[in-house]
Amino acid sequence: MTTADAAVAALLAHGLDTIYALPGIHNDDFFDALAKNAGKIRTIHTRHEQGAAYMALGAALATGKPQAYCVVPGPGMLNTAAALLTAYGMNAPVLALIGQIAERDIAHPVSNLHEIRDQAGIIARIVDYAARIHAPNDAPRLIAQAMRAMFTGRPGPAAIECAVDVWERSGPVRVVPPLPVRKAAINEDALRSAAKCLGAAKRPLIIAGGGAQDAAEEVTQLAHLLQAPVMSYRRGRGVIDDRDPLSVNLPLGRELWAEADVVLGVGTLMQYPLLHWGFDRDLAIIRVDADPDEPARIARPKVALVGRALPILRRLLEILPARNTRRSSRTVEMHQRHARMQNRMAKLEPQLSYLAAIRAELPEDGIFVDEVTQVGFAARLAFPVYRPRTFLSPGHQDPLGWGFATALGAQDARRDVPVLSISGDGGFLYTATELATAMRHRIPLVTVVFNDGAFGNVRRIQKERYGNRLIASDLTNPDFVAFAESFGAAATRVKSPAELRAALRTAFARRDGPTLIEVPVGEMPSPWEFILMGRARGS
Ligand SMILES: Cc1ncc(C[n+]2csc(CCOP(=O)(O)OP(=O)(O)O)c2C)c(N)n1
Ligand SMILES: [Mg+2]
Repeated sequence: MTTADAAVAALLAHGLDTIYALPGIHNDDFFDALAKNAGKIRTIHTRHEQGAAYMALGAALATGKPQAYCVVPGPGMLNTAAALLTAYGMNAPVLALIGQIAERDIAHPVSNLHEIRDQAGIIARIVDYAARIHAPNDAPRLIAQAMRAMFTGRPGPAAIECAVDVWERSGPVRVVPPLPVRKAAINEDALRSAAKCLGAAKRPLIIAGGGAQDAAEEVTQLAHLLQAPVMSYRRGRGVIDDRDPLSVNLPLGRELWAEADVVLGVGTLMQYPLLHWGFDRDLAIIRVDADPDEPARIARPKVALVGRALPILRRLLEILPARNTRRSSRTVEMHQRHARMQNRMAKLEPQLSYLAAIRAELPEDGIFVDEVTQVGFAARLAFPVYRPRTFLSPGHQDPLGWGFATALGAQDARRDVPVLSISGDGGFLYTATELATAMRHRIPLVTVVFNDGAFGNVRRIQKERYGNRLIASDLTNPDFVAFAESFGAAATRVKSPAELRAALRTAFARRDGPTLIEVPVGEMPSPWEFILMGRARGS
């Protein structure tokens, strides 16, 4: 077998049916192996490597399954760096297959095509698992190890390099089946301490992060048992159904954090609470995290449970009822808190009305892909999410321009549900040329571009904090409708939430290609008082 054939066989052995990719001479043998296996693995080629990597990320986030992309070395690899970094920040199982110059030249640069100094070293700064294939028989072994690494401890991306002359090399190859992921044993002592502490808690609060997405039912059951509100902000949205009165947003979470005696963080960095809201001795913190180093990073918790949320919460649900005090329903109290918060946030218009229009048309299992834009900031606080993995938000990297291509990947991997991408005029143009990819591969993504003619967020800060000295924040845009139509996409312009609703209905009914909806908007009120809120307890 050639290395290239062995690598494709290894991807297939791990259940991959798609690869997002952009070809080039360094990987021609690998692409030929993909061509020979076209019936088993789809190759979705993009117009920029950034698009390929973000698509793999979107597919991984929407499915929870590993996804892969393949690009040429040097500029190709660097073009994917923002997406790979984002995948790392989001703990997403994305495998990067990256070409290399001829093996003998790697250590002795001679200005080869796409040469870059220490590519392996650069990649190793971005991901936790990186390796290079040196011979055909390495391919199945290294790909299997990478796949295991992507789900071991804190999940995340992995990268494998292969030199141009190694792809074509032939040799005996031993097939490696998927390697079992080591499961952390549950620390039963810690579990009992957690159950005792939670069972006795008077004002418990749960915080759900991205690591809780696969334990939605368990988090919800725990919340009901404890009558504990569940705060989720971005990566944890959808873990608890927002129609449940116990589901709370970030500002309500802060209010409850200030009052809490016990907080259970599930698969979350607890970044806002620990870094901004403060903590003290009266607050017992319990953490459930797949990464053993995470729980004590900012504040040492009273109890740390290391491992996947699902088995840990299932065990907790077994032993908690015997230790739980009698609790009365908090439904009435929570409704009052929600009503007060809704009143406070009502000034976020037109953001909230546009979000309501989207929610009214996006089916319950439809996927909403967030962006670094005004309507996105409001969505993180106020867009009702009903199911896990249906609200994709990029976590702490918050890379402008991730949304459209990530949403394309989500829609490509989940053809069975509608996917909706929102962008500002700034963010959309980062990867807007992937409209060609959407046309080519008939991806029925619906994209709403809120066009304020500006990097609005930056512009508002310049107005408010820098005496209206505007710089580099006003934008000259194309006619977005004509632009999308020039690719062959369906496109329309709407001027109100009601018009958006009607346009969305038409767009979701169209399943054979992409739709763009432009919404011209003006300046929007700042959401920051509901996000950057400052200290709530402690000194
Ligand atoms: C990769 C990257 N570059 C720059 C930024 C800084 N940034 C945050 S918001 C923003 C402007 C966004 O403009 P637009 O997409 O039009 O959204 P709007 O705020 O106008 O709604 C910028 C430049 C970022 N978050 N990520
Ligand atoms: Mg804008």
